[in-house]
Amino acid sequence: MTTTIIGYPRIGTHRELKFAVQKYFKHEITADELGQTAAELRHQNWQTISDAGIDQLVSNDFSYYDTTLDAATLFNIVPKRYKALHLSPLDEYFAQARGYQGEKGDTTALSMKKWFNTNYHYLVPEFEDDTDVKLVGTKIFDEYQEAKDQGYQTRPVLLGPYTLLQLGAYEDNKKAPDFTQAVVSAYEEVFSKLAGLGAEWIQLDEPSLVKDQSEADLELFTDLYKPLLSNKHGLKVLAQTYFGDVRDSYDLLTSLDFDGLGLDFHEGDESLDLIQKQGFPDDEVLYAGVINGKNVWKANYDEKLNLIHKLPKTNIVLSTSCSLLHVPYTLENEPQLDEKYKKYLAFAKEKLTELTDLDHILGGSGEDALKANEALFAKPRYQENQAIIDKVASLKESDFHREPSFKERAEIQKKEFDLPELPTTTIGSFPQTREVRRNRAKYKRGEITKKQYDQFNRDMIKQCVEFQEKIGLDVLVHGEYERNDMVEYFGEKLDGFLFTSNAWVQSYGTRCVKPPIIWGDVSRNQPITVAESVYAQSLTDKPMKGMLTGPVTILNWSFPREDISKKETTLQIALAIQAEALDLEKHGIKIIQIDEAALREKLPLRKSDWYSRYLDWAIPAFRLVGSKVKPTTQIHTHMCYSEFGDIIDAIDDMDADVISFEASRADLTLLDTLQEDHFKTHVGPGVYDIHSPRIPSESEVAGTIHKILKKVPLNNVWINPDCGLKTRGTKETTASLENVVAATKQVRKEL
Ligand code: MET
Repeated sequence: MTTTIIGYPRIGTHRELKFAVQKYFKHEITADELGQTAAELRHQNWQTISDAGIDQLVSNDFSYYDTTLDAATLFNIVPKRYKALHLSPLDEYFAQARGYQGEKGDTTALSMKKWFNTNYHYLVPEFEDDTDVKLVGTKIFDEYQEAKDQGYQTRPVLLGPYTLLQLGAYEDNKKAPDFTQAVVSAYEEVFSKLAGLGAEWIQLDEPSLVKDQSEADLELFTDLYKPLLSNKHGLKVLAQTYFGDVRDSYDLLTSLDFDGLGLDFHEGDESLDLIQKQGFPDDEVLYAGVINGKNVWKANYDEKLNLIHKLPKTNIVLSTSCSLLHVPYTLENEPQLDEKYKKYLAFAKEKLTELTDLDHILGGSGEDALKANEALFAKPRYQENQAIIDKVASLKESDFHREPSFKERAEIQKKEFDLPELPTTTIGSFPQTREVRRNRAKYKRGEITKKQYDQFNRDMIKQCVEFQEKIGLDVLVHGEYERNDMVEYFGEKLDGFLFTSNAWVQSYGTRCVKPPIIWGDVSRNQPITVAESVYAQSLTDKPMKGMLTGPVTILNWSFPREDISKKETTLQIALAIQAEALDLEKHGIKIIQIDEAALREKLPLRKSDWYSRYLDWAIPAFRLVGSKVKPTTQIHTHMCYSEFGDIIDAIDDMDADVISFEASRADLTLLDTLQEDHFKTHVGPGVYDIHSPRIPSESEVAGTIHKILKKVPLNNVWINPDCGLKTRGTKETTASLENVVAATKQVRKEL
């Protein structure tokens, strides 16, 4: 059999790309130097994958920021406001990714959204009526040629035309189908050029196919691929899907003239069924995504072999279920992690070996690998915590409901806090400056004592509180200096988690996260946040928000167990966070924010599964955390990239007192869904985009507040940035927050 992968991480085994790009942003290195680092990383990847024995390599899975943006740029889908800046191609690319503020102009970034059901984010291609879709870039050809020059024949990867159009935002009158013809010509030109360079295959990623498909969707797909596949220029075309199955389009896919079809056998519940019931074309290659590309657990070879034996006998390429972008590079970077854990884990590099192991076993030469794997799975992995299991089992309906009702609480809390109209606050974290990170690094390396470490953070908290008082924010935060990451921090203090040192996964652009691994049953055996919150509250008379990460987010931003359900694990975490919330309350903290940044992101891709497979347990799990606090205690929550217009009832059903969410980068469109009276929760739609370094002016923020007030009743509105400020610099944060408070005060006067 043949082996391949869909894509590989690109940020660098030690995040070299992140650091180089950041240096480029700060003008510390040139574009050429950045290009050098990028080329080295690509070279390393090809070498690693080839050395592991993978038969078919890919190219163009590399990106300086995001591959969707790469595809848009390749095809000239660049809004006018960026072209008007007259920047170099690289700078224009970065301007779209993160906004631009400088001598050539001032413009915001493209919208950024979660990539399907992952914590990766893509930049939304923006189509204007006069967008002239045509091939203008060379990246895909350059990288193909670069690999070839190094002796690697690769299969270039490109976002498929259908998903490109489906992910697009249409600013004017024209919609996706209006661009069909131009898109077809542009892709055809890519085929022709690649064929000319000697490429044999191209991989077109079409993950949009795993969502519910309407007739119109399938028509668009047909209109794109019928002409395109009739003119392949000798190139073989692989339609690659992932994150689910293609039950709505399987017939269509197999009837079109593709040369290969990539299916996900991990998340694609019906993939096997589709093949078994409807057959698979003899003249097509099945790219079988058998190794889970999203989680870090070692594969059970017997299960995988079982699956593979059920697939058609010929023409199979063994692959991963999705790009390995979503897992860390390698366990080799985790020398401190005990072998007793490591033997159960497989990161990207180790997954390459799993593919070749399976290939060898099928070819009759992998006896030892199979035996070792069988031995591993023959014994239970660890000891369960029976007390926690029992506690979850004995939860009653009433444990998931808070008394009294929202309305009564709102009255009680109004008196309790006596806040001005349009109360101002922030989402929690303040800039994690170099000093903050250095303090943590020093402590981790044992260069300073715990006492010194804590003292530094206390000094930071003090400064932070003073700053917030000075500029006149109403509800304060302590700044989260003690937290490296909002999930890792909690994981480290709870039982049941495993930690890594270098297991970074790209979240967006230069931002990486290091998700903890849920190893066992989760429980809380010590206070987590109480000391910092209590100290911060002691410095001010204004309310200090306690800051917790919610159970659904902790689960979604960790690598979950696969031996028990996500629901079970989430309820375990919810009980632990509930204990923390009660502890905060006991120590005088009156406002508690339970962040559910990642709640939306794991919504099943098919609508019919939303409630039954997710929200029906995720929302109650959130409620469980806050269900036992006093009526005077105000529960806030925060959510990211909140395209939650369509689950607005579920969001209201979280029964938080206040919800803040990211809205600015989605043009505040979400507000439309809050217009109707049926959304009771008070809301803080972010008034500026913190993912970009640009500073919103006072009048800009005031304008946004007015827009909000046109849609949401004054009494329900809070004013805040659209997310935590940890990734920002101090200067821009100070200026932005000053403008936010000043704008709010100005609007209050106008009321
Ligand atoms: N409280 C967290 C912070 O401010 C929430 C972040 S959501 C990604 O960083």
